[in-house]
Amino acid sequence: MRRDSRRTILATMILGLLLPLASPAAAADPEIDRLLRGPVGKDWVTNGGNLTNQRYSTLAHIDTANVKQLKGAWMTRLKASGAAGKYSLEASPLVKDGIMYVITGNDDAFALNAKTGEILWEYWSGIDQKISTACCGWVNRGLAMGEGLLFLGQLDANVVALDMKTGKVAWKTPIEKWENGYTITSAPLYYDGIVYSGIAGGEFGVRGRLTALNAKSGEILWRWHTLPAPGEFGSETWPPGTDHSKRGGATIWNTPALDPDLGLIYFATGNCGPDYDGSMREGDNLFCASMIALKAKTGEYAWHFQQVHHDIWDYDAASPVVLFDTVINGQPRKGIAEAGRTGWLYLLDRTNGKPLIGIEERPVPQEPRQKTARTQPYPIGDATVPQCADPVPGYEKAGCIFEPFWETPVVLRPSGLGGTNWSPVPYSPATGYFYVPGTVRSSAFARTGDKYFLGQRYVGGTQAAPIGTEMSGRFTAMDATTNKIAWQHKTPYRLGGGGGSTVTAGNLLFRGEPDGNVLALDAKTGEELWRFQTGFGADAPPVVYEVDGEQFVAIATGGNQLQGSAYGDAIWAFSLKGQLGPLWPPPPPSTVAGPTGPIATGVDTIKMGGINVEYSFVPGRVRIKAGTTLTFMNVGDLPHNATAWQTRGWDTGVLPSGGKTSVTFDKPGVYYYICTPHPWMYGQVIVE
Ligand SMILES: [Cu+2]
Repeated sequence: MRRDSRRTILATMILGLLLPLASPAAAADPEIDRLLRGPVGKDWVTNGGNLTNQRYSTLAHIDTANVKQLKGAWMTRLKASGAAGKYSLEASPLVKDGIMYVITGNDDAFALNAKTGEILWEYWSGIDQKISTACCGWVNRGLAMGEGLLFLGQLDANVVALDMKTGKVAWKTPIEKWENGYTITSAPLYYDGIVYSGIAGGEFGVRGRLTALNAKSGEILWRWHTLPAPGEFGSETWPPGTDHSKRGGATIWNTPALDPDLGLIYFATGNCGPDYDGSMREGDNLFCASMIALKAKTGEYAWHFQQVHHDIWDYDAASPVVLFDTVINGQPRKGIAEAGRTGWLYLLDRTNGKPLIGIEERPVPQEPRQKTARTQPYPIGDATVPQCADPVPGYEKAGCIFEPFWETPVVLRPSGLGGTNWSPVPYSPATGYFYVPGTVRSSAFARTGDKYFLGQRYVGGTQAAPIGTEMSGRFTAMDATTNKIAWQHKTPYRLGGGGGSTVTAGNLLFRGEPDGNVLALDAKTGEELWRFQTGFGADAPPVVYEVDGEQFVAIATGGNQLQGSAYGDAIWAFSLKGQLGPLWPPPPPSTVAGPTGPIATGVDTIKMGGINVEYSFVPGRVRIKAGTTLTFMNVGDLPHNATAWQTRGWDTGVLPSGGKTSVTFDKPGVYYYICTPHPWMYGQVIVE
């Protein structure tokens, strides 16, 4: 109801700047535009396959009958770019006319012969290694192409265009400064002469936005802020007379989709900031955790749907939106879907943002100090992950989704890591299913409060998985016409933080696993038909392409720090003519929260970010005598601390790279600790 009235008011309002008049009548790159609009065939020219983000390939040479013969055609190492603990490798390689383009977590790009894997050119970004505002690992989720250029967003908040023939920089446009908390991790989208780029930084008190650039020159055409300025539509959902909405997050973690017939561009936004503290930002806080449609040419607002009102759980909408056409109750419908961190798949009508199947506003538990929203949207249908946490010893309270918290930790599922996080979700028009990867993990949420300083972490609390609790995953096929589970696999490792999958007209679904395996499933039934060990964390979405009549499936295997998969720098391509066999398995991610590894003795120093694994304490577990002093030394690239878990008895303070401090342990006992900025880092001290 309230959305309706807002929309009428809005019909006359224009947000963002208008394009200068007279966009060119002729398309700047008719061939790429045609490939972007059509079904995906031999080339894979944008991150999501085409403008829909469906990741559905019409290639069907490889099918359920012959997939067992699939072997490695080639494997290429990307010269150790991004092969270290602080990086994730999540990009979809792009392919055009037999050449593959891929980008690593260090924003270095490579062109490869897509048939042989031979490296043709290299672009080394040279980005500042001191960047300290990448929230969740150094990562680049992919490229876009058009007009003979490749487009990428960098962690230093520049959008860059490279000459596709040489890898030389054609232009470089700063969107913001990383020192102010802004980074770019999403793949841009190119269409009809415009490059669209989102920006990240929701953990650093930033103001999210979509920026449209002239593809030829890099000139900024317009920007649309995801957080309204005072007086703008949506500003009434923030406290009047304050500037909380200027640093309220709502960043864009992933590639937009675009409907050329409707002339609309679509994307989803991240959490509200500060993440876990809603006490000073009473109201629904638009446009956090929302799906948004704008006019693609001008950036004018069209509609929005907010998945989580007044988010205090870090429930981003981080997975790319997907456009699809379907028939519901005999009516053809134009749909849009997004798999949220909440564990739900949100299905809307993309012409107007209204639910396709039904989403109910239901009353939820309240915490007045957090200014919680009275109701939250509950999609009709199934969730893909459990939405209630089991009780955990030592915690007063365990709850379900939307359970509020204050300063006493409350254990919840889904945790802020998902449900579905950054992983893309493909859609097969043949099966009518969405394929949703999800994380099953409990978090103990607590509000602590943070002061805002430009460029500093601004999250207002913490969420960490209680020591010893399960961490696993679900891979679910969801029926797009009912929003119900068609089939579901329980998986040993968390999914949805990287990875993702791709589906083909050969009725095959390809996906990677954090333990290094790449799988092929029957897309209709879910039956596993093929599995291949790549030797590195296979935590990126595969792509499908054809060269000289031969079909290939390719995947970047370089691990993902948040998923705990093994790092590397490899691109694998598979084909029916392939000759390469599997590699030795890398160490698998842990399936239980908490410190892992053997208990070390005779230790006086704990390294933070040690042995090239950024988010780790090394050794993770030590046994010492009462009265021993341990030195915590940050040998990583990012700031870290060590703070007593639950008891909050001691804290090293946040140490910059190279910093160190000492803590003396006098009383016998078993002590756990975490890093506050990275609460998935655990350590244990056993004092005897
Ligand atoms: Cu840390």
